[in-house]
Amino acid sequence: MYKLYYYPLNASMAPHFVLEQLNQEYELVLVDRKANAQKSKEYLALNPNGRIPTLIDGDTVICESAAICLYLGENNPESKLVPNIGDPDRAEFLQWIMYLTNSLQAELMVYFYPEKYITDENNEVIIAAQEIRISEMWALIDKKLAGKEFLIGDDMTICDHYLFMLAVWSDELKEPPLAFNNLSSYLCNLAKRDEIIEVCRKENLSLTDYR
Ligand SMILES: N[C@@H](CCC(=O)N[C@@H](CS)C(=O)NCC(=O)O)C(=O)O
Repeated sequence: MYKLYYYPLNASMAPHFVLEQLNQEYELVLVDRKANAQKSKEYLALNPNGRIPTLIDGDTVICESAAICLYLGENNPESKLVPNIGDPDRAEFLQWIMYLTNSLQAELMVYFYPEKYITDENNEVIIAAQEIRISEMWALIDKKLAGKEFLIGDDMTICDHYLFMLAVWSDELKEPPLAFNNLSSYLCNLAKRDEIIEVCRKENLSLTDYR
């Protein structure tokens, strides 16, 4: 049985959506961030970065949220959550999952934890700069979503789960994803899905804004 080390609304949320969608039994193990449990000796033995999430599958231990989503999708091909090699949508899929984790997620990290990136005490400057950068990225995604139900092709992929997680993180921005027309209808549609509803229930996130 899959075992996901998680903390509500953290980078474990996307793998949690994927696990829920797979409709298989899985175990959730809370890594208590409030007690800094991600830096405990036991957890560091699994994830030397001391970051959440980690997935265990038998003898396999895998870290990095996007890698876990890919792993789950590829190991459950019937879910069609990852386009197969040779699928015409595969290149675009790879491009976007990398963009979401490498670019948008990375910029959000600087926004949320500016103190980790600069020694200066004036964090407001970096937060303001990140607001602009991140808004530009959401504008780009909004454009891509014009007339589309899913980010890639006509089917749900892990990119949509990932995007939903990053949208939840971005809801405190001055121009949040729900302020963009295409993104708003896309996210509100995703918010009707069973796995999104169930994970948000478990992670105590209200979906009221997405109705
Ligand atoms: N690139 C990693 C980032 C994971 C990450 O930064 N997780 C945060 C929670 S969202 C964390 O564990 N922070 C605790 C810490 O840095 O001590 C991934 O996508 O899995």
